[in-house]
Amino acid sequence: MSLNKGKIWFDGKLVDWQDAKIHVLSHVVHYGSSIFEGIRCYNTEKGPAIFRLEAHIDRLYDSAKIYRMDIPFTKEEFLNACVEVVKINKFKECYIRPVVFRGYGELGVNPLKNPINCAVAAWEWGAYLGKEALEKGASVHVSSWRRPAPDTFPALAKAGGNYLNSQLIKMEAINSGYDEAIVLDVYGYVSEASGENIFIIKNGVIFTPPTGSSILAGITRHTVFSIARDMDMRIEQHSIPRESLYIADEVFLTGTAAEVTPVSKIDKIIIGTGKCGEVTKKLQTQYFNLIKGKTKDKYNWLTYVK
Ligand code: PPE
Repeated sequence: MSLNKGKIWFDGKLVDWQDAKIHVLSHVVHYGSSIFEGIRCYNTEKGPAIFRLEAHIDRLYDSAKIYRMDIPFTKEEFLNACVEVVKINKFKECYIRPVVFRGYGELGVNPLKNPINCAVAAWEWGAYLGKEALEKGASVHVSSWRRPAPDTFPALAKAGGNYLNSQLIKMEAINSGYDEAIVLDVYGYVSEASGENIFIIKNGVIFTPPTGSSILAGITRHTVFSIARDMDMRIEQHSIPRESLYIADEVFLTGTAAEVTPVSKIDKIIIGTGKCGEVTKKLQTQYFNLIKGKTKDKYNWLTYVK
């Protein structure tokens, strides 16, 4: 990923990249009090298009509600800020990162006396788990860490603090020689990966854990539901025991960053044929066609940057 260029939208103004700064005593630095989004913009025949921008902004405001943060901008203003950042930086393809955080005012756990600051930045970001994983499949393990129990950290909020758990998971995976890790919830059922949702396919049926399994309600996950439905594939949400992973015909991960990435090995056990499975390939192809504007955008998921 290449950082450090162009403009960042910061509290309503476009500022130079190096000027988008905060104080070290900002609440967020000490207590992880932020919420954020990750959105991709793709180059299409009709120019750059942001994929599912509205859904991401809706989720940002949902995360804010959970954490009692009053965002001092309307959804429309935030949405326009994302478009503006792509436009002003002349990106064709990029990853957009809106972030809302508790700023500088008063330290101490009580966050309520601090201002709410907002920013939107964008940069170029390639295949999240590598190009090879996207084509041939990622090698993952089951983490020794668990996702937070439902009554600890609200998983449906995409909050900065949640990503301390994700960092432990990711560091362990990388240090053990894997691309990524699958994490179990507090009850021992499959939850998700450090930054992706998970799907398994067995005998033609697609399964994914429900929102009660400490997952982020991924927007790519929702997109896959729609694609699968449109292709008359059966998809079910229910609790998945760990061993279902090993005996699945296919496993894949979804996320804005990871898109639709097949999994070829879990704990060194080969999944299915060990290559990108047939169903995964179909879903992945349709996903790429959608984001690139190659199939009809019947759900109005593309926001063109003019
Ligand atoms: N679970 C987690 C924990 C998660 O972070 C993501 C997104 C998802 C599921 C999938 O959500 P969605 O993008 O709406 O389909 N992870 C983002 C962060 C990546 C990062 O390293 O930062 C992403 O994919 O943009």
